[in-house]
Amino acid sequence: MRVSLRLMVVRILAMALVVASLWGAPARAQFVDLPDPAIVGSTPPFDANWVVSFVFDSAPNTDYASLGGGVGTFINFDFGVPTYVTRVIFTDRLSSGGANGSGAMGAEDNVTAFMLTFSNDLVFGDPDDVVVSATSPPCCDTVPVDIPSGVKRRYVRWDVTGIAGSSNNDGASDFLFQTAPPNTAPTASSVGLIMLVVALIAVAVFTLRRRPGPTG
Ligand SMILES: [Ca+2]
Ligand SMILES: [Ca+2]
Repeated sequence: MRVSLRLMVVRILAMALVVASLWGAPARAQFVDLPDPAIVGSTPPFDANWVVSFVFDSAPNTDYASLGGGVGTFINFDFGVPTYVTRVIFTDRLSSGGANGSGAMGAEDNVTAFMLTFSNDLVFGDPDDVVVSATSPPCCDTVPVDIPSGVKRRYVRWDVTGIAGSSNNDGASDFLFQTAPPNTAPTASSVGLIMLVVALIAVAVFTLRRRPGPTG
């Protein structure tokens, strides 16, 4: 009786797992890289070796460094049309303390906090804006900033709100904007597939155990 009860419980559990896996947890957001927006404003660069276009050059370790911008260093991005954004990936400066591209990873000029303002216009701080704040460790990190519900605006402003180090030539090595189309149909997630396999194994094991063993 105890065995059959246990078998029943396991079967119910296995069926529940199968149903859960087939129904599928909502698909993990499929992030798609957006084309880099235009840069339509920024704090002036330290010099011609550290210009703001380095945030989109797809080369490792190349930085945009501001000329002493410190807290308040900013970049204004323009997608040209309202664009649905669900993630912004920021990489802090990687070549502080060395030549641009060196990857010197110095302790100066590091961003510890920033703010992203999504706007319909180049007026930031007015009612149409959506503001997302983020923090990052002092040196050389890459910070993904998720906007779970997404935000659709034409412009994005990046503002530095916290810094580390005594130098103020803060900036960034890289930005990547991503989107997850809101109408993507859910599919069985990888977690769901793993649950399905576990459930099938459980069913198989307990079906075999249920068979009468050899007599004699
Ligand atoms: Ca770069
Ligand atoms: Ca605005």
